Amino acid sequence: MAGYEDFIDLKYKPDSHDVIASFRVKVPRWSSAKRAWGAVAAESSVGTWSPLKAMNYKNVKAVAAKVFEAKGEWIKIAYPEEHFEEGNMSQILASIAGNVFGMKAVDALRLEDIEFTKKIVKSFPGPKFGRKGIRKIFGIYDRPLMLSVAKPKVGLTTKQHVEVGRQIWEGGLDLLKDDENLSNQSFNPFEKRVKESLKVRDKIEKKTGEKKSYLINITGPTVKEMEKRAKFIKAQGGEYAMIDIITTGWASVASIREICGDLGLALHAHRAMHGAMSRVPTHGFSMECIASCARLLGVDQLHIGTANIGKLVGSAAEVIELEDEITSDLNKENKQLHCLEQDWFGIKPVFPVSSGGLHPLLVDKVMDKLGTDIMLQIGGGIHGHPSGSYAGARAMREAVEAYMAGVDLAVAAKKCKELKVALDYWGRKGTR
Ligand code: CAP
Ligand code: MG
Repeated sequence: MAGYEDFIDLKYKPDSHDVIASFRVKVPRWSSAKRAWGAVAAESSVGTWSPLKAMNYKNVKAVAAKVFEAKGEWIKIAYPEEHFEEGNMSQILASIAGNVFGMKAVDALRLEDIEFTKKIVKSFPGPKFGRKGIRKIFGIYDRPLMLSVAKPKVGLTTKQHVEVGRQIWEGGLDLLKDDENLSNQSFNPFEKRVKESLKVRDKIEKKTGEKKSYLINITGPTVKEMEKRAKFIKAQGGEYAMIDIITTGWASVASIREICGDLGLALHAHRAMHGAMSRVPTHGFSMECIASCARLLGVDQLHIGTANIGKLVGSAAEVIELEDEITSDLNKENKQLHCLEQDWFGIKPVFPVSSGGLHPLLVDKVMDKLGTDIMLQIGGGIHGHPSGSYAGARAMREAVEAYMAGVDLAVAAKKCKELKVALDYWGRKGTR
């Protein structure tokens, strides 16, 4: 193989043993499209900048990637599955999504989607509980599960945090959630928070007769420490661990999935920092890729956005595609978004979590777009309610129940003072 352009074969027809990647390539003015495309395939598989004699070895060629389709800025690359170590997400991404983003051979590069082969899919555990298993924990099958993250996100004392939990559980929500950056700070230490919160949870369960739970953030300095925290949750009677999947890293997620699986803890995946990779449409690593990697690694719940209704970016089309990616058995190709087909070969569906800048008067819009087999998370839109967290929770519960009963929110607000106050206070416009 002489140079980058030898990593192109537009006549090649991939088979079921090829992992496929969909890239958007910005070709430098000084270069050529073919050189840029070939560079992406070379650097993400076996090649480098200089031609090497060893590139002609049969065994090297057997695991080399090739560009097989090019349409405008978009290319598709086939990777023989033998190139990858089964079950090793870190190695898979070090190839497909590694050096290539920093190469001078492209001006910008966006990895939009990856289609994994059956052998690669089956080498990962997938969720232990998945959406079905989570619904079974709560015995709730006919409405979205509702959660609220304590706000301010960091700074509350344990006592103040637990009081927030009491109010939102009593107000009718199913789950309390730690925020992405709440872990084991001096003013709200992990073990004390877990113990005190679960004690109150038990009381409110008895009082309401409803199952309540708590997404406890175990994101920690090492996997060893996260394991210790997960074991503590189990010992205290918790059902969940939460982990920041991007800031902890793929191998941590894999380890925590194994640990939580053994403990019987469900795993909630927060995606904080994903925007650093996924936001710019011409460069980076898409949320579609993050979602499929997270599903393979086996998170039970994953944030996917609000379909452009809340405060964070993510168009309706992208979020609906994400929802399909993590819940379908066979995710169809989405040509508009350059997302590939993915057969999940039995990997369980993940519970989609819609969150970010929502309040009770927006949940109907989210459910119109994403349906009701989702989780709805509201922080500021509950704790910012003029009458406080309990009232915010009541308003959210009423808003969801009204939607499920086909009752307009304005009509429901006539019978629920907390919803009325929320309607007067926030109105119906989206947030940002
Ligand atoms: C939402 C949130 C979540 C975001 C994460 C926050 O709070 O707690 O972390 O939803 O974004 O810190 O912003 P609010 P995404 O309800 O007060 O907005 O769900 O898109 O991953
Ligand atoms: Mg948060």
